[in-house]
Amino acid sequence: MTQQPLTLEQFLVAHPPAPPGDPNALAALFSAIGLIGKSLSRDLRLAGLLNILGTTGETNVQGEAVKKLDEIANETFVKVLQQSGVACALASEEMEKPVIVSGQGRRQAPYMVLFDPLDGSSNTDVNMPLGSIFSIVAARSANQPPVEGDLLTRGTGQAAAGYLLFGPSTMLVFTTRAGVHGFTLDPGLGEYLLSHEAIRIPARGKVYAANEGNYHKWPAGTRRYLDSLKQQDKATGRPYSGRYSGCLVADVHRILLGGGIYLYPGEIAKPEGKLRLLYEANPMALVVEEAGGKASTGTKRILDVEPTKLHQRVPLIIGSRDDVAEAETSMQADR
Ligand code: AFP
Repeated sequence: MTQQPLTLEQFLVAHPPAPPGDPNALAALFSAIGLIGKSLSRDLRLAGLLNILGTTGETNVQGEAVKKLDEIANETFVKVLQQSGVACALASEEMEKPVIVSGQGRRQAPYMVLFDPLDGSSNTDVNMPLGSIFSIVAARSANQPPVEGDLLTRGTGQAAAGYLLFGPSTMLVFTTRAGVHGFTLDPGLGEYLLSHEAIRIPARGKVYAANEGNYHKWPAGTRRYLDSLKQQDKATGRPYSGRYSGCLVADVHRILLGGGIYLYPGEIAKPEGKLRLLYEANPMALVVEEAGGKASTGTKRILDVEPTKLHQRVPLIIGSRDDVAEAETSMQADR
């Protein structure tokens, strides 16, 4: 008789995170994230019918127009995580300041969660892929409430990280630093079932994802690298195919499974790039590195970048090990 795939909860019981992670708290946190995914999956599937498309008329801390779905996603993350009992601080792309969740009595909840509640907002009104990204960091103290500075943790200090992908199916992909595993939501069961165990990214791919509308804003080394991907070169499988969706989660998920490279590089006028370190680049970098890939600013390992501000931006070059190394060589020739 064929085995029924493991549910998310069964998997977490069978694969408890290594110390110092708190297995029960982390399992509760992933269950909460799974609930957020079910709720957002339902909202997104009906968005065109519920008058929740379009913008709210507000702008967020990034100075971007807030989509109604951005707000719904952020509220869902905050409410579910506040009620989880295992998160003591929440930081979001959509909130200037973190939410400090008061402890039960004197004890503080063991984890802090940083998230981009809805990644790929330009896709909301046109039924294209969307995602949510989360980074999980252990609280600094069991007795003292966290402060904003506690959230400025280097990527190597993450306890876990992952993303929800809202595509033809809804997936939850994460790592607790013991490999990368993907679960597919079965809406009929209301369960996430293990569909991609121990994901490994190929050392090299044949796909690149970049917004080439920014080509003339890039430094010469970046342009040289992108040009090289389009040359004929059988030895390195060139030319690569361009695949860019406007959603980091969707593009990196494709690359995680099939290999290749995603680039949101620094520009001459904006060397820091667009993507945020703490709740986009760091979590995606932990997932990709845990799967055998590489994530760089172009000159430095993403996970080694020392955070100084909650919403700081960073260039992101991420994907197959050999592809990212080649991009770094070309970009560093610029220095
Ligand atoms: P939004 O969530 O503001 O649409 O940004 C999405 C994103 O952070 C990432 O998911 C995309 O890869 C990238 O930005 C798209 O940015 P461009 O629209 O400038 O190409």
